Amino acid sequence: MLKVDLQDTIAAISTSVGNGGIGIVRVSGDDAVEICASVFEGKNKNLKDMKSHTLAYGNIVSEGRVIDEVLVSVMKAPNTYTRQDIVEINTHGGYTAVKDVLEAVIKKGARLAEAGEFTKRAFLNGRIDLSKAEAVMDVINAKTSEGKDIAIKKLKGGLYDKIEAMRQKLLTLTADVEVSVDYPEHDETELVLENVKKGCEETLKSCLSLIESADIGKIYTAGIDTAIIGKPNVGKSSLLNALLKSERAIVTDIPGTTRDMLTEHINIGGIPLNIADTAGIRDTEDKIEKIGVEKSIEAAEKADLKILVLDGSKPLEESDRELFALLKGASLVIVNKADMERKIDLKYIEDLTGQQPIVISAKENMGMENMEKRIKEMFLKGDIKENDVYISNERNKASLIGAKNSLENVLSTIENNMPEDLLTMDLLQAYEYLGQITGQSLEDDVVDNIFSRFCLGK
Ligand SMILES: Nc1nc2c(ncn2[C@@H]2O[C@H](COP(=O)(O)OP(=O)(O)OP(=O)(O)O)[C@@H](O)[C@H]2O)c(=O)[nH]1
Ligand SMILES: [Mg+2]
Repeated sequence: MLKVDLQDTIAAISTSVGNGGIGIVRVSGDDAVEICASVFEGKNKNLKDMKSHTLAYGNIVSEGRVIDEVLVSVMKAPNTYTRQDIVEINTHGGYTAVKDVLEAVIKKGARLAEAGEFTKRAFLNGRIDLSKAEAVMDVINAKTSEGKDIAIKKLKGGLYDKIEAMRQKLLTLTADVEVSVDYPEHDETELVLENVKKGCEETLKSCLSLIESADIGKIYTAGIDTAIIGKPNVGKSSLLNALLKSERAIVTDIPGTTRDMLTEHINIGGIPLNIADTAGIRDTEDKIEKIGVEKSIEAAEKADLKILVLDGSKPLEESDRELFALLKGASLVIVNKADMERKIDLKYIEDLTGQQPIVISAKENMGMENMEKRIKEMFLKGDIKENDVYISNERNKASLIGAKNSLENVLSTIENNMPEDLLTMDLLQAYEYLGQITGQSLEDDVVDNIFSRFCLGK
């Protein structure tokens, strides 16, 4: 069990702070009702007498001053998000009302919650496992509905069920091996080994398919880091604007317009692209532009997808050709300004880059669908399947690779007729690795680290 205090009562603003219509201050813990009751004045209701999962209307009052007019919901343990008593105070939106209400409950003894602490309590109190807790974060961060659908499936237990079934199987196999080691006179060793081999092969197959799902899972959840690169004035910012369908980046006919990098999110067929418009790459003496150019090259090198833009209304220049070297990994070559007379040789570009360039006009919004189609073909090997579970984070992937290696060890031990007690060790190792995904076998600091990446109030 983790060394954390689950007894104290925590509070935080659970909505994003801004000019919304309502804001919510969430309070969780043994004293949640007591604390909130001490700052609440309702017409004919005392929070302490309220039935669970009901609402009360009234004011939050602190030091004799009415802070806000509110709706309060009281939810008693154990049927709550954290499995503790929870009170949620619906305030007016905006920064001041929520902040003042939060201050009022803190003055009465609640502690400011850390990032992810509500969800951490849900985990520590056994309401959700770690894969579901992480799915909560994925739902919050989802940038497209497809990404959210994957997360929701995980939140409902898709991954948990799969991993638990695998772990149970490994446990049974371990027990079988132990029996055959302890009672060799049973003389069923051959049979047991055959069974262990079969079980391991099946589990290994499940591991491999989950590891494979990580690529798609990551694409839908974290998105594809994309950089639009090219020399100045070819229409990179115009392309970003066309994709966003808004005049986000400044476009002028002056080469060197974009100096700083600008990142936006777009949705291409459900895939989130984290797309960066960069400064045109050229030799320059201008100090600011030079930094921009360095950033562009760095972004291009780091990006999962590189989109190189060329100006089709001019012959290809040496400065364009130099950029072909940046096209390692997934990349697209775009020939822009198709509304003007073409002066560029498409065949020549294809020979140099090994891919057919996509001809578009960012200004006239022509050819964009070809580009989107190509991106989908590049990253999606088929649609996401209704019943499949996708893992979406590196931590889970690493655990699965650990389990896979241990299972391969088991199989080679059997293959090479090595001592059977080696089998138990590797079987249990695989069992442990899988337990890291659901949180059954994890060090405290790893758990802390996972939850610290959550947002406040969740
Ligand atoms: N005719 C035509 N002009 C375009 C097209 N796309 C961009 N332009 C023009 O080309 C010029 C440069 O466009 P930008 O989008 O600012 O180019 P950039 O690559 O971002 O340039 P830098 O930020 O300087 O590197 C502007 O005058 C645009 O209007 C196009 O498809 N057709
Ligand atoms: Mg630009």
